[in-house]
This record gives sequence, C-alpha cells and structure tokens, in this order.
Amino acid sequence: MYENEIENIASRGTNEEIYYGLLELTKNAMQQRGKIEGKKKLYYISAEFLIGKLLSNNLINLGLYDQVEDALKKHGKSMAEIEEIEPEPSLGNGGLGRLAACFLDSIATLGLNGDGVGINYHLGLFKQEFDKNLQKEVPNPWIKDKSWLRRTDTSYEVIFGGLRVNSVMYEIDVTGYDNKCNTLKLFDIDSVDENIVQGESIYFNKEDIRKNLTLFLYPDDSDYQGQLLRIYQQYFMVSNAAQLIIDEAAAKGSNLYDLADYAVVQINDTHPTMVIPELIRLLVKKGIDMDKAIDIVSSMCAYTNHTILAEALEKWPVWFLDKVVPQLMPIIKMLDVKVKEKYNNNPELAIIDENQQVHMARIDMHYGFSVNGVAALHTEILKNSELKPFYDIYPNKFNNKTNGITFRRWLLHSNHELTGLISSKIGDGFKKDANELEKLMQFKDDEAVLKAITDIKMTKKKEFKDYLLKKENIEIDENSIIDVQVKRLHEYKRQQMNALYIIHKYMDIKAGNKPARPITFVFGAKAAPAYTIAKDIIHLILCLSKVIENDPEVSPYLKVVMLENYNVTYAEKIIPAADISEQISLASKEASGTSNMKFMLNGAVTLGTEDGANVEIHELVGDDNIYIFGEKSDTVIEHYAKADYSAEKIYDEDPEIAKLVDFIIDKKMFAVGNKKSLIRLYMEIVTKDWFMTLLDIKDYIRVKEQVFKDYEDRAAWSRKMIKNIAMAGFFSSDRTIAQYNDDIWHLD
Ligand code: CGF
Repeated sequence: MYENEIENIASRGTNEEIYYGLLELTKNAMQQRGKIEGKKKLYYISAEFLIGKLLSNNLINLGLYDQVEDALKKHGKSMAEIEEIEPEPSLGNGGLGRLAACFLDSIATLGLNGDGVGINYHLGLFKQEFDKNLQKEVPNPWIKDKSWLRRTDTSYEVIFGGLRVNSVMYEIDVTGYDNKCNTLKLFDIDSVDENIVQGESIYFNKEDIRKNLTLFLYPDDSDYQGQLLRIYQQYFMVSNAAQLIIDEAAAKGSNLYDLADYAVVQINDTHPTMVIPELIRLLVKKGIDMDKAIDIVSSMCAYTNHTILAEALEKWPVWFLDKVVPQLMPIIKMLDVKVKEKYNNNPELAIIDENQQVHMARIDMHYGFSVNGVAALHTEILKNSELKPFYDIYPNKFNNKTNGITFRRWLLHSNHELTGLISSKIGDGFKKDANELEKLMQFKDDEAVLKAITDIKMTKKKEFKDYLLKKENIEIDENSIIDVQVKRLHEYKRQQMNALYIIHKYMDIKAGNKPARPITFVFGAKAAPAYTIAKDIIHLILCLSKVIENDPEVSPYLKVVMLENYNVTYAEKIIPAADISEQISLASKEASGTSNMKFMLNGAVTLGTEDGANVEIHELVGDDNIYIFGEKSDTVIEHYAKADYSAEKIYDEDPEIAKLVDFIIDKKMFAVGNKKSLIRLYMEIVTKDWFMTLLDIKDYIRVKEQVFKDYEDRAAWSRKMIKNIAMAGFFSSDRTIAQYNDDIWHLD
C-alpha cells in the first residue's frame, strides 16, 4: 500500500520536502481509513491535549512506519531526522494534558466512537529558555501553513458578557492502532493575533479578549485579568462543545430528551465544568423544562478529578462569572439553591460558599453521574478525606480509573529496539493486548535475553547522548548511571529534595568518597511563569550543575543536566535511556503520575515514595524491583491535620541536614547564581517547606545510596529491568479506556 508514493517522497531532496510529503500522505491515508461511527459518542473535553509530534505515531498506527523507514534508509535518511522538521504543538502543560492525548489514541484503537474537544492555542504553552541559569518564557508558535489541522466549516457564536465571537472548528484526525479514526476538535477564533513572534514576551494584553482568547494555554493567572481570561477560555471551550454535542445528536435523530442516548461527556479536571450549566441552558432554550434538562445533563456528564491540590479544584468569585458569563450565573445559582435545600445548607456541599465563591468541582459532583480518581490511592484519599462529604452522599458515583499510557508512543515509537526484542520473544500480541508482556517473565533467568535488555538500555543511552550533544552541546557519559526526574516543576514533586541529595553527593565526593561509577542526574521541567519558588528550584539545579562542572575534583564523577524546554519529544528520547526513575513526591500529593509508567515500560527502576501509581507499580513488581522510601500518605495527612511539621525544627536539630540546606547560599553558589533567588528558596525551605522536603531527605539519601550500590550488580539489575517491563502491561491506556467504557461511557 502506498509503495509508490512513499518511494517518490523518500527520494525527494530536502528533509522539509520529505516531511511535508509524508504529512500529506499520512493525512490522506487516515481519511481513507474512515471514521469510527456509533449512535452514542463520547466527548472528552479538556483544556489540554499534549499530543506531541504526530507523524511517527500516525505511521505506526497506520502500519506504514517500517515501510517508510526502509524507503528513507534507501536514500540515506531516517525517520528521526525527518521528525525534527515537525513542530511540536505544546497544547498542554503536563500530566492531564498528555493523559488526554494517550486516551485519544486508545479510544480510537478500541474502536470507540469518541472525540477530543479543546482549544486551538496558537502559542500553546510557552517555550522555556535558560538565561543566566534562570527560566525565561518565550512564545512557542506551532501552526505552519501546512499542519495536521484541518479547518472545517463548523462555526458557532459564543456570547460572553458584553462580547460575542464566532468560532472556527479545526480537526486533527486520530487514527487507532490498526483501526479507524476519531478526531480531536480544536476551537479557535479567526482573528488570532499572529504578530506575537519568537523571542517576544509571553505577556500580552490579557484584557483584549477578542484578540487573545486562543493565544496561550493557561495565561499567567497571578492577576485577576489572567484569571478572567482563563474563564473566558473555559467558556469558549464549553460553549462550542455544548453546541457541537446538541448539533451532532440532533443530526443522528435525538429529540434532546434522549440526549444521553447519543452523548456522554468526560469532564477532564474542573476546566470544562461550565459545560453542565451551559447544556442545561441550551436545552431550556430549546423548550425543555428546567428540571428535565437538569436530569438529562446529569445523566450524561462524568468528572475526573486529577489532583487534591487546590490549584485544580477551581473556585471563582461569583462576580468573575457574572462578568464573563452572565447568562450562566442564574443557572448556577439555581443549581446551588437546589443543593442547599436538599442538604440543609451544609457549607461543605454548597456550590456557592459564604464568601460568594463558586466551587466548580462541586457542580461536577452534584450534577454529574460519575466521579473518578486517577489511581487507587488517590481515589481512596478523595473518598476518605478530600471529597468525603460528597462520597458520603453519592457513594455510587465514586470510582477509580488508574491512569494509563499509550504503548504505541511510549514503547513502539520511543524504543524500537526493545519492541523488536519483545516481539522476537513473545510475538506481536502485546501490541494490542499489553497484558501479554507478562509472558516475558519466562525469560527472567535467560542470560541472553537479560544481556539483550541491558545492551538495548546502553544503545538508548548512547542515542540520547548523541541527541543531547547535538541539541544543547552538553556531553554525558553513557557508562554513568542515568538518574532522571522529568515532570512539571512543583514543590510537591520535590525536585528540591533531589537537589539536596546532589549537594550531599557533591560534599561526599569532596570528602574523598568517589562513587563506583559516575552518576548523571537529568532533570526536565517547566515552571508556571507566576510560580516563583518553582522557578527558584530550576535556578538551584542549574547553579548546582555549574558548580559541579567547574569543580575538577567532582566533575569526573557527577554531572547535573537540566534539559531546556522539556517536552514530549524530549520525553521520548530520555525515558528509554533512563536507569532510575525519580518519583519522589510527598506521599498523598501526586494523584497518579504517568512518567512513572513510561519509565517502568522502558526498563528503568523506580525510586519513589508510596504515592500515586507508584503504589500500584510496587504491588506489580514486588519489593525487590523497586526502591521505596519516605513517610506514607496517612502519616503525612496527619501532619497536615495536626499542623505539627516544622522544617525549622529539623534544620535546627540536625546539623547534617542543615549543612545541605546551607549550601544553597554558599558563596560558590552565589558565584554562579542569583543571590535573591537562592536566598528566597533557602528561606522557603527552612521556614515553610510546605511539602516536607526535610522530613524525607535522610531516608531518601539512604535509599538512593543503596540504589547506586545495587546498580553495580549488573546481572541482578537486569532482572529488575525485565520484571518492570513485563509487569507494565497494566498501565496501557487501552486498559484504562476499556474500564472507562465498561463503567462510565457504555459506548457500543
Ligand atoms: O494529572 C495531574 C497532573 N499534574 O496534570 N493533575 N492535575 N491537575 C496530577 O498531578 C498527576 O498526578 C496525574 O498523573 C495527572 C493525570 O491524571
């Protein structure tokens, strides 16, 4: 199939011509695959879809990848270099955005009728640049005249308080692995301000809504203009989604009273919550009685909670919503009155609280039919503490759907060598049924297979070394231990604790204790532009990197790399190359994590706390194949309840720990860093330390030393690797989506 076109494209001169040729061929091939149909359809509404580059993923799902790779090879080219041409759309911020992208792949692979619905941000999330060891944010345009986007003639009018815009719907085809296509629908407005160019600030006039509505994902919301813009964006998304849902259902014969037979909506975090009052509003406008409209909408909307952190449990002042969506507030107020009447004004359940704040998640839980957490521990925490008042009144709504990742991207695309080895041993069945990976355990003592797995890890380390040298002119040692922590920068993920370990290691080497083998610490993280402490932690890591690099006594044994502008493409390169996967959040704070699953699938060993999906990884691989440390979630929750944690006390009582923290403001650090930033971070850790870094640091050091020691037993380490790969099947997003469909969506 397509042999001639592929040969013709591969023989073209420049990589650009080849890329754009493959782009058109792939788009046509997906169109020819045809659409997945079905009476009932899922609308997965999300503010983020971190889809990454799509060419390789689509070719794999179309079954054309090997054919293309072979044709390119004949002309001295490779997919890796052609992929470099594709701009990466940064339509997401982190976990929940990447999860949404993995889900779309699995929904199509399982042949389920379901589309993503989001916003077509022209600049997505910012591009991260380092300047004087500090994060700088610059615009990140990704839309070229030829891209995966297909403009449709679907357009809706969106009415805000005092403003109305017309939307344009774009589509990106999502082909299932060996299956037909769904689409990702991204709404835009025509008059997007294209004059923001590379290098300019990401700060723009947030009050010029018409111009900037679909410009940035999560514009800096440290001021009320930014927060208002966020509500404008959210309503823009849900107003289009609601109109689309009603149009598509009506086109299939729905009389709208039976809308729930035609549509089910998954609300990804609280960002799309306004779809509930908006659908009610539209149904009432169509002549349906208010109470009936409420019943219809409540039976078709499901809500996923992705974190217990306040940042995601959005609360907006009533006057914000009055200003942005005056047509919705009467409905929200009425929904609130019904709740107050039914639960005699229980303040824990009120949608609008006594401070006139609207709790968005409470709308989802009262007026949706399903509330799911994203890992077993997280869902238990929601039921038993964070959302307990709601679990008490709606026990049947609560369920767990442990996250998953698409193996097409995170194994087949990112690690062809490992994919090939697995196929040669257990056949290709695992590509559609990931549980078959467990068949690898028959080779757990097979020296040849264990050696092959170790050799593949070395191959990927060398590949990453070459990629990093070319991209950032940074050289790493492939014989070193590659210890990786890549995720958004947030204090609860505790990159700062990893940095304190590095300080410990630096001092240890200075004291003459040389490690058996050099260690390379790799970080990748973006900090939200307004999140000062997160940016200070990035600064700390970059300064440590410099201090170590400039110290000839230490640099032969220790290296710290902070990847610049960590994104999906970088993830695809560093994850297969990692020996150790750092998952060190304060227990109870990481709802799930998904990088933990990607590392596990690629044979890295987890060093982590009993948090999020680490708990389920631990259960699957057993004590000998994971390294667990730190306080457990129940005692952490108790510390918060009693407010009895004091970093200052630990600092004052433990000179070992104090020495590590003091190094942050050592003159060596001041020599390469920004004094204000370093002192601010130092004070934050010593006087606040909201996520208990100093509580776990000594246990972390102890366990991490053990990991590095155990790594030297290469045979034993390879057995840890094969166990992690073999047990990773559970974390396929195909399993996650099958559970969402069985328990929540019920699509045919
Ligand atoms: O959702 C997260 C991620 N940061 O986006 N939450 N939110 N909001 C959680 O913190 C992660 O633990 C989780 O894996 C991710 C996807 O559910």
